[in-house]
Amino acid sequence: MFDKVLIANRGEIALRIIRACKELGLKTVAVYSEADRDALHVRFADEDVCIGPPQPGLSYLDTKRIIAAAEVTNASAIHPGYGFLAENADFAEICESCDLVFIGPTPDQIRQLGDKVKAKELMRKAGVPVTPGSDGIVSIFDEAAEIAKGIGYPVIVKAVAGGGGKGMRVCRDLAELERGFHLASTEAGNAFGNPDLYLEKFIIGPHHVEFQIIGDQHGNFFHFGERDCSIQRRHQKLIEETPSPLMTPDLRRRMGEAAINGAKIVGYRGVGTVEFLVDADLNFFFMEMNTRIQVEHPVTEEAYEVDLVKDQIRVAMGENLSYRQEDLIPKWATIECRINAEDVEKDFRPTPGRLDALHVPGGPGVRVDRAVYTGYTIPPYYDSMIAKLIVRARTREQALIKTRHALEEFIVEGVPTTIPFHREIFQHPDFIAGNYDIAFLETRFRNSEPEKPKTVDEAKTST
Ligand code: MV4
Repeated sequence: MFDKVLIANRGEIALRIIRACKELGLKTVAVYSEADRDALHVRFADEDVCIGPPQPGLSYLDTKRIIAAAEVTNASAIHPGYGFLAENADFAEICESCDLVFIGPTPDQIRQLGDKVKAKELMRKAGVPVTPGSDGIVSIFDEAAEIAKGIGYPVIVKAVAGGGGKGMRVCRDLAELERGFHLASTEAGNAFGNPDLYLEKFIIGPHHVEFQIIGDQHGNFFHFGERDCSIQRRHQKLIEETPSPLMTPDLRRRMGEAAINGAKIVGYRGVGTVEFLVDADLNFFFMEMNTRIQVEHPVTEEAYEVDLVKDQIRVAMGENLSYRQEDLIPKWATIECRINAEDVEKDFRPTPGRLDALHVPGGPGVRVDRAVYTGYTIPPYYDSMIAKLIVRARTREQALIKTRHALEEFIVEGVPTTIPFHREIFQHPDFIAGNYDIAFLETRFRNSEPEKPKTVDEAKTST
């Protein structure tokens, strides 16, 4: 099927993919920008090709240069990792037309699931619970007002093309809806070139719970349970864990079935993640589907003792998945901390620079995915995540203890990182109790004084 894989990415995920390829007996090609000459993915791949200057648009995001690198090295498949071109349907299509296997879903699947309104419509058809709201795009304010009256406030307007929270407004009454509708539309038009909006009931104080799924090219589908990603700040996840503190075996079975039904309706190929909001009464609502291997995939790998990247590649090779769903039960409580080169005290500003010293924790149940080393200089052009600490133990309580010790052992000198912030979170009584939701970091942690006086009702709707 294929014997040489070009990895169209950098950093820890490029290394992760190279390791999986080696275990499968596949040759590897690294591509790199001029800023990444000393990067480990270049060192560990069988071959490497410089594809341009540091700016992502002129290197890792430049389709033509990546296809050219695949052609000169005679690679037969491309793994996009996450970010960059991973969810670019046009890129997946170009790969196909150049006879390169795109390791991921079909272009059509990426396109359909990337359209928020289309994805929601597909899920509704598949019987997956979706948040009450508009049936598709709401083009004028009067229509939005009518729908909001029907479902009740608070509501949230969302950009069809949205992402990262842009083009989103929570509205608690008609007046806020009027302002929010126009603000969100303008913002979405400017940010995405598409001002289209849809409307939903605003779910108060939910958890972000996502399900890992996989589908092969023979009609087999499996899920590997959930990851709770509610510990986030400005839509950047900081901690992910499984099991979710709110999960029960019955809820996991029902949400897992829903996630699989959602994947089945498009005949999904490869690894994917179905995101849900889960409210305090354990109602769950489809949010969106990610059509890539995700940053936090190791949480699932450690808890379920699987290799998702190898499975993803095997599926692309046309192999049959031989799991039985009833065997896929979480064996470990697993927690991931994203370690970013950022100055927490300066609004999480990125802190590129030289790592003068680096000591990573170890021992049983401690995994660190990274591509940095002592003496490495973090370039300023890419994202600031430098390592992922993944810890597993038999219970959540033991995993919390082990993570605290691992964080104490984690030494980075030369640039400020998020390690001290993680140490603080792991001392917080509410986090320790599993008593958190998506608003935890922004409203209940540290400087959690409300900006202005709020009624009880208002305080509950803020995120
Ligand atoms: C919501 C919501 C509450 N109710 N939808 C934020 C990102 C985007 N993909 C969906 N988002 C949300 N949609 C309804 N109907 C709250 C959020 C939300 C959120 C979701 C997951 C993780 C963090 C979040 C932070 C703020 C808002």
